[in-house]
Amino acid sequence: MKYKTLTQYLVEQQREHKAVSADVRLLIETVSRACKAISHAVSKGALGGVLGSLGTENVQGEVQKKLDVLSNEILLEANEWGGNLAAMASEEMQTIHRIPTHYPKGQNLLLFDPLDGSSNIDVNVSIGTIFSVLQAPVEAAGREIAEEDFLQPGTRQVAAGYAIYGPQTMLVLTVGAGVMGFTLDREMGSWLLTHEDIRLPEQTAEFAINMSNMRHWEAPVRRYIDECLQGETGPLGKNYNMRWIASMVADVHRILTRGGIFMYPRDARASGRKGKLRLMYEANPMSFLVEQAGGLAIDGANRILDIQPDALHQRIGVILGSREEVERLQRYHQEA
Ligand code: AHM
Ligand code: MG
Repeated sequence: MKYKTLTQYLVEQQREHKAVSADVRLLIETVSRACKAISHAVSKGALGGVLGSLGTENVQGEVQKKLDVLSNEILLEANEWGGNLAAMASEEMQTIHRIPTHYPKGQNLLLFDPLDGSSNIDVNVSIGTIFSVLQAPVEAAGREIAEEDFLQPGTRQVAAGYAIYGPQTMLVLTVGAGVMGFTLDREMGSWLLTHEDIRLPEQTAEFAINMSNMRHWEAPVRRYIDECLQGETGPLGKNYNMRWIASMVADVHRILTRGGIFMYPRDARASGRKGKLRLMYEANPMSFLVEQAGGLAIDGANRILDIQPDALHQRIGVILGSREEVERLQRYHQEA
């Protein structure tokens, strides 16, 4: 079987379908190259001295793992000099990273969670990198990029994707023309299009949520999970299965592969009712992918991609996956 490479796919999208500009194509190639380097570091584990914590905290007060910081550096270094970017932002950096003055600048903004699923690093469970691409606003032309320039709704993303470092390393990508999955051929060092036009089944009988937070949930989420647990004699009329990997990348990857619903809802904990996951580099790129695959993504009552961000590291409730199940949860939120 001869597979198309990532480069071939992107060149086709640029030339034939005009789905991607030359600029964004090169940017995606650079991000995917950085992901190969991260994959390599991840796969070395203890032998590469990359496991464990650094003893530092990020802007959100989370302990940084060595791989969080290393992955962030790999992405920054790979993307700085390419000339396609105006600035970058990351889960691991307090504010935006402007392109150093000695490099040419472009019009794109890149956001990333360099290593998602940090709690799974040391236990050899799948983790990943999530990224989102926006364009710098026109009014920013000729002046220095500011943090506010990043605060655009997810509908403005021109590309988004993730790399998953699991039994295989894969890159799952959208440029707004469906969702494509590329598997890393480690011997050749190339990304090959093994999963073309990924579609999400509309129905599912599998949910993903951290059940230990049940006492903090809002009523609509409690109602839905309660109905799932009642099985085929309950109002949903089927027996549900549950999965929770605690790496969003891996949970979303499973859902894109065989359907399901993922929830990290807002809850009533002291950290605020805004949820755990971050809007700009976790929820938005994943929502773009899920919608491009035929699914839906909401924060409760609203579509995530329509939300106007008010801060770079803003947190948000996330409910995404198979359309009919997410619509049901949206209804429960609207009724509440
Ligand atoms: P991280 O970006 O610091 O790794 O945190 C995000 C992760 C998600 O990948 C995952 O869905 C969630 O946190 C798991 O949280 P919990 O440990 O509360 O179940
Ligand atoms: Mg994360």
